[in-house]
Formats: sequence, structure tokens, C-alpha cells
Amino acid sequence: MSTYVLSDIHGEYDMFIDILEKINLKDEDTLYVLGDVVDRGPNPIKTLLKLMEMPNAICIVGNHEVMAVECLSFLKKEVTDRLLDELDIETLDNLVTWQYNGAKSTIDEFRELDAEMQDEVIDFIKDFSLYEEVSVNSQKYLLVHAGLGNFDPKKDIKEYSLHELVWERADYEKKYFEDTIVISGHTPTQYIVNNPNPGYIYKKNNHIAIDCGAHIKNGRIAAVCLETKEEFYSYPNENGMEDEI
Ligand SMILES: [Mn+2]
Repeated sequence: MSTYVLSDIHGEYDMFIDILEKINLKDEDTLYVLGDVVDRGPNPIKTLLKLMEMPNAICIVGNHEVMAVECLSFLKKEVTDRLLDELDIETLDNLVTWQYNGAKSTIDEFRELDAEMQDEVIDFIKDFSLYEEVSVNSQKYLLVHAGLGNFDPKKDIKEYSLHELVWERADYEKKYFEDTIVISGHTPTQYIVNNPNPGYIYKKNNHIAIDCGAHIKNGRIAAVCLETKEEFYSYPNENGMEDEI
């Protein structure tokens, strides 16, 4: 029974399948997915549908899921004059922000689903965890998409806001906990300053950063096994974006 963690698939379904094969995930194993399944890459919804079929996958929410869930319910509705009257400034703002952050492939694939499947996808995303706490071989881990924004050692994990957990980048220069390793995605390791090995898993100060920039040119999906510490990598994305966080 093994525990694997990966993050930031960003619609790269084929790379996700590649790393699943490399991990050789078994029914008794657990796979934690630390958010940002959707947006940017070509197949976000196809990736979600795959995760929905995997009872041993536990998904944690990323900022891209927060943006998606706010907008997909709106997009489900038939566009009528009445609906446009109801389009308030907050919804419009959410749609613009999401579109700016690579929503197109998610919206395109979502529109191809029938209404029932659209509801199932929205409900699936709404069920993502905010964070997970796991213990493997007596080592405690905190799994979270981005966080912990406004870190304070006296603050309980339950006190962090959604924004602090999914948007604000972890400070890898700061050791948050003596007894707990924080595993986070959100910041591609290509963009960590002074990282000697950009595009691969980065470990420092009881942090493990595992977003290896699947949507970036020559980036990849990374996974780590918590029992063995073994690292796994998908093939690199030759068609990825240049200079995009
Ligand atoms: Mn993110």
C-alpha cells in the first residue's frame, strides 16, 4: 500500500496517463492530487472524468478549480436576455479572471458534455478537499495546493482562508513546521529562485514543491511516493507554453 502525491496536471491528460503508468498505481494505493487539474492544457475535463473513475484518487482544490466552479454553473445556463440582465459585476469579473488564466480548454470540453455530466463534473469539483493531513512511517505531511499565505505558527490549519490556501505561494525559505513536511504545488519549480534543479521536485526547509510545470515548455508532471521517497516524472511537454506561470 503506497501513497503518491502529484499536482498541477493543467489539462495534460496524456502526461497524466504517462505518470500513472510509471507509478503503476494499484487499487490499494492512494493518489493525492494537489489541485489545478483544469485550464491551460488541452484536456482538463477529460482528466477530471478520469479522476472521477478513480476511487483511490483524493483531489485537493487549486485556484483554477475555484475559478472554474464559480463560472461553470453560470455557463451551464442557456444564454438569454434575462440571464444577461442577471449578470452582475462579480460574475463578470470572475469570468474575465478565469479566461485570463487559461480557461478556454476547460470551457470548450465542458460544453461538449450533456447537462447531466456537466452537473456531475461541477459536483465532483465541489467535493475537492481544502487540504489533507497524512502520516506515513511516523512522518506527518500537510498537503495543500499553494499556501500557507500569511503563515503564523500559532494559527491552526483550519483558520487559513481559501485564498491563503489556493492562491498565496508557499515561502520555501521559511520552515513552517518542525514536525510536518508541507507538500505544495502552484509554483512551478522552474520559477523558484536559486533552484539548482528547475523542473524537478524541490525540497527545502520541510517543504516539498512538486509542481514541475506540466503546461510549460519542457515541463512535466512529477509525483513522489511518501513511503519510499521515490520521484516519478512524466515525459516533458514539448508543446508547452513559453514563460507562463
Ligand atoms: Mn495554482
